[in-house]
Amino acid sequence: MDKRERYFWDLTGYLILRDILTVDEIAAANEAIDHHADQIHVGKPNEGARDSQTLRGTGQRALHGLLELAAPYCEPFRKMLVHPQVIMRLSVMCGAGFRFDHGPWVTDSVKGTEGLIMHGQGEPHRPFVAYHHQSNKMHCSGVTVTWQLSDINAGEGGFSCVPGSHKSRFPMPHGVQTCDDDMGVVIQPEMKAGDVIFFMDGAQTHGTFPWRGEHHRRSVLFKYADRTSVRAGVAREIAPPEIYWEEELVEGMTEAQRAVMYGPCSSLQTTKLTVDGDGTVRVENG
Ligand SMILES: O=C(O)CCC(=O)C(=O)O
Repeated sequence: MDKRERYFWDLTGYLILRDILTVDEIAAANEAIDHHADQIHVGKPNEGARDSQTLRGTGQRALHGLLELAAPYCEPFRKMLVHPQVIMRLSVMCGAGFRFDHGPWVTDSVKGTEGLIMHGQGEPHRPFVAYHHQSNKMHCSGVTVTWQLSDINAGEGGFSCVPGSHKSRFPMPHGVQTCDDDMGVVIQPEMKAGDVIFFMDGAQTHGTFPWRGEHHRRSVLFKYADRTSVRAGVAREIAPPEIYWEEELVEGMTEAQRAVMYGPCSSLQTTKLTVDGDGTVRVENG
């Protein structure tokens, strides 16, 4: 990652590398998706657009489990997982020892597919996806790396973001979240098949514009985290106390005792403890 890239990343919260995949690599990844087209999951309309008028459309389309596809179909995605161009930049963005957290899936939008409201804005503070600086170094806890398998031209939709929003200190206006009154701050970067975009997942405000292109949007998303941040994926499954620890160790524990025995996972809502006026410790959202 050179100084120019570092400047752009720190300033905007995203970075695009051009022309990274070869024509053959793009073809192999697209062929793998075509081969599993009957397994593409189609969501309910407007689950992602919520109350937005601008982002409305038909249900989102995604194929999950790309690393688990039977060989040779998993190979293009396993190569992307540790592609040298990605590794050398993530080492700077997230620090040494970063890890793959969840994904990858391919977004396979057709004309009319809905968007996704703008989300992630560094507010409220969530350390497992936050961006900060110390000792003249930057550190981002959560980075998404998205590979483009088809072109994304101006106005066609797809990934969109508010550049610089990872440094904003104020809540996002509702009109920006829905894009119904985006104040001109939301952009949709143009990309070509073979390009790759990094964005500060959670720190930067980002989302998806509805797909307007005649061809399919095909973008493959990999979610990385720094060495000690844990977000979702398998962490969610292994976090419950009886799985994370030995069953016997947690057997007979109170609800409050069990609440501190969860393994690390950012998306669990069951572990918040509170102390009442009389000193009773209890689970708030159990
Ligand atoms: O590439 C996109 O459509 C944006 C995806 C997104 O919002 C996310 O991964 O949180």
